[in-house]
Amino acid sequence: MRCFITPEQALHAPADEFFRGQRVPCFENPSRARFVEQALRAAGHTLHAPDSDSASLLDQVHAPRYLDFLRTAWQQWLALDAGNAQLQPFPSVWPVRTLRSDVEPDNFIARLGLYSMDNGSPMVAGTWAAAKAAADAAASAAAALRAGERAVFCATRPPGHHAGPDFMGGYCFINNAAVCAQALRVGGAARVAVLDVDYHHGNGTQAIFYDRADVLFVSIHGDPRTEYPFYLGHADETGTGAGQGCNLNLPLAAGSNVAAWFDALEVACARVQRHRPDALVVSLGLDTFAGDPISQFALQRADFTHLGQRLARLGLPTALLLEGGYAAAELGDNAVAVLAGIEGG
Ligand code: OKP
Ligand code: ZN
Repeated sequence: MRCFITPEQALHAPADEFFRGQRVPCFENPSRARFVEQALRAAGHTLHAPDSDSASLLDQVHAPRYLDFLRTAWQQWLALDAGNAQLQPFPSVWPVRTLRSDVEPDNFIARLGLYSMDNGSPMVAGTWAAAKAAADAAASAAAALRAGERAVFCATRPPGHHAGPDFMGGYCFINNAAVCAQALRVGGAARVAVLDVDYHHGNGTQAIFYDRADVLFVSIHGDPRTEYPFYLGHADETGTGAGQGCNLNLPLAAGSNVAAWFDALEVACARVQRHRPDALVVSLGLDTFAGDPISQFALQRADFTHLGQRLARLGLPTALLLEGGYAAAELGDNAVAVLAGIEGG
């Protein structure tokens, strides 16, 4: 299968994040991409650098002022104090209900809060370059499908599905799945479906397409009553305006078994088919793995092959984009298992 990788991913290597009140090494780190690249090579997949520029697509899925902030955030942080070069900025104040988000504050940390949903998305000097390269891969995946490829995989990081119209969050900065779906639309697909199988609800992707009928969003995830991102991903979120009925959330209790997960996948696939899409974008989080350190589903290696086989049966041009998956040493083999399922039919 045609796969995209980006050397720039290594430039996004924050040291630590907050977890249970402590600073711990980042779960979302460059080793993830290295393990995936190794496994793809070993399995004989072809690896390519992105060959499309996502620049013209970015402001079709994100707000210009958010993109301006992301692009220049590190210079802004350094401008405060040269010593900041060795420090990770974290937001500490957020414009929750009753506070204003229309006035951009002059204070950098306040702006960081304005454009973040959590304190869990540490940035470093290379974050923009890495995120932009992953978005370029998403645009390249769409171009490859348009050129006749049946399935493509972006083995990229940082992930994207928590990044909303104007905010970062959950290790995500640019919504790669949204870039890919929008690129497919611009490239002539009348309808696109996004199927998000990451353990965590893809709140950013849902938000970006919530009022649109052309892009269906379907997600299987840990119930937000107990699981991140907590404030979105419930079953009663069905879309709004023209997009009414074009959003389907299938939350499952943390700890749900594999049979329950595949039952939800059947419901998801039926909804995708009813949308009659010209192409499918899969937000391929592999943190549904039994061995994942921060998630509570129980899929095994063979289940990822079954997932690939089920996706292949949809018979759609398919772009798969890596999202989560934090059992890094197993991530590559799990990704290859999905691709084997797709290629095996
Ligand atoms: C990203 B993806 C917060 C620690 C928890 C949230 C998990 C993000 C998952 N300080 N981070 O959907 O795999
Ligand atoms: Zn996840």
